[in-house]
Amino acid sequence: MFRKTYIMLATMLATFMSSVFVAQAAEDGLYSAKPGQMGFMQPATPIMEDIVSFHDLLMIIITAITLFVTIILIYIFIKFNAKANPVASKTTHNTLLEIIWTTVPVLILVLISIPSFRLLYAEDVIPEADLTIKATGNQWYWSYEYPDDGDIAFDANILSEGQPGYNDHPRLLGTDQPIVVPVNKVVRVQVTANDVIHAWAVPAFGVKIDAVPGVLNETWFKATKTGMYYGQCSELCGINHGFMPINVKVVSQGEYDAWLEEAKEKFASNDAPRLQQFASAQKITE
Ligand SMILES: [Cu+2]
Repeated sequence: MFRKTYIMLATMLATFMSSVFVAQAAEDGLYSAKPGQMGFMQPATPIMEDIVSFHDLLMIIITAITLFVTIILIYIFIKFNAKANPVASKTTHNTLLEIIWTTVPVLILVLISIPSFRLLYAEDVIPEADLTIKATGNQWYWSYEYPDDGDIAFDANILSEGQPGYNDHPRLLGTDQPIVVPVNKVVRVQVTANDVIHAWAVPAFGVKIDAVPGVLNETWFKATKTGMYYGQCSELCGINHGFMPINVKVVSQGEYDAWLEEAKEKFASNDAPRLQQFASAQKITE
């Protein structure tokens, strides 16, 4: 009986571990988590750097509080158990102690609230933008528009196995068309949806915002390192929720300008993206 349970547990553990290692190996290096990594992936914007340091500060505070409470509890268990302390004290109030255990937590919360509100404000208030991109969530792909730069519009569909470029991305994270942005520029992202609620999220940028039909939400990022960044729809939106990844390619201004020229021809606003949209929606429902 025990042996059976033991074998079952060992098998479960082995399966879990191997799946973790395989997933990590596939994602190694491409601005996603590395094998054995603790904590967040590499931040690529000042906002994400602030999020990481805020997290680290909270981690120190949480650890200190947990250790403090644990030590006090152990001390009480040993010193004041019925054997060690048969006659209990009748003390019911201690004004000084009560003032301390009220004010100290308040001070800790104030200490936390300062960087917290500063970060919330920085995320919410969009600096003057160099570039605007509109992202529209669809079941189950993203549509993008560059309204300021020649009315470019295109869809980004997930790459499935066998398609060209599939092996250049971590599993389930590649799209047939990344959005391209210049490095060190403020990019405003306007986010909405066509059908149900989706969410546009790129962890390395510290960006996650709901895409709600009929609502135009806004967020921003300023990527400070070039490279390909990955994100996913982060709101349960239907059967293919896990198959609408986000690719953001951060390039130099020169490369961006060159891409823009090419894209203006390739994705000029006409009926093409819409036809493509229907075609891809049909493919999924078939
Ligand atoms: Cu979605």
